Order: sequence, then C-alpha cells, then structure tokens
Amino acid sequence: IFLPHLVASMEVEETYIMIKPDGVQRGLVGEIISRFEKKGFKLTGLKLFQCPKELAQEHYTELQSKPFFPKLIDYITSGPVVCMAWEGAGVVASARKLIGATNPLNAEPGTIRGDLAVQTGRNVVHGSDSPENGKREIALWFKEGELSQWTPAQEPWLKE
Ligand code: IDP
Repeated sequence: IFLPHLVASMEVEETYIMIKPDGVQRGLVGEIISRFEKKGFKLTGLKLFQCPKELAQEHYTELQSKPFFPKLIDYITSGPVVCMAWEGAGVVASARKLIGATNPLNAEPGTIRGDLAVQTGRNVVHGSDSPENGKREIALWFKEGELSQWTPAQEPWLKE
C-alpha cells in the first residue's frame, strides 16, 4: 500500500526493509543498502535468507484475498532475499519515500523503484508501511540475537 501522505515523525522508529529476489538476482544489493546507509539511518539487522512459503504468506497476510497473491508468494520465495532492520527518527515514512511508489513506472526518479525497476510484480524492495508493521515484520523475520544495538560513530554529525 502506498501512502504518499505519510509524514515522517520525529519519533525513533524501526522499519523492516527487504531486498526482494529480483534485487538480489540483478546485483542491486549494495546499491539498495547504500541508499539507506547514506541517508543516515542505523542498520540493526541484516541477513541473506531463503524465505519459506509460510513466512511469505504471513508477511503479506493483508493481501491474501488479492488475485495476485499466489504469484506474489512465488516471487518472494523464488530466491534469497536480504532482510534488514533499520532504525531512526521518522524512518518508516522516510524509507517509503526513498523506496518510491509501488508501481515503479509511477515512482519518482531518485527513488529506488523509480531508478531501478519497471514493474509492480518486480519492484525490488519492500518497506514497512507503518511503525506498527515495522515492529511486526522485524519480529516475524528476525530471531532474538540477530539484531544489534550500537552507536554509529557518525551520530554527532547527523544530529545536533
Ligand atoms: P508496497 O510494497 O508498495 O507496500 P503493497 O500494495 O503493500 O505495496 O503490495 C505489496 C507487494 O505486492 C508489492 O510491492 C508488489 O510486489 C506486489 N503487488 C502489489 N500489487 C500488485 C499487482 O497488482 N500485481 C502484482 N503484484 C502486486
């Protein structure tokens, strides 16, 4: 779901970002990670992972009744994905802006989908659509002990 009105809050939030199998196959892993890294968000979880069907279905449970649901599950489980947890003030909405519209043809140039993809069914990256879903999805995709809390050396240069 694309929420263009979503305004970034000042609250420290967590979001689940996932490079989908097409992003991995197309060699876009470094490019996509670097966009969030350069923006100044904090990476707290990262792994390459072959997603089981049940997890893909749980992740996209809201879309269960959509006609494209079976193809979406096949797509997400077709190869490894890169699972990431990112933290920062307003990170949920900001990451959605960096990612761009669901249909890459409508995504603005400069966004990940706008620059790197052409079809909704191959839109290279996922980002949580609310802080609640950020928490839900991180809990779904990461086990305890897979997340790290740390203080980036650049922090005093990002925030006054
Ligand atoms: P989002 O990923 O921008 O939040 P959602 O509407 O939540 O978009 O849809 C989740 C994912 O389902 C999309 O990123 C895309 O991969 C897939 N999807 C959504 N709509 C379609 C469609 O009409 N055809 C094929 N795949 C779709």
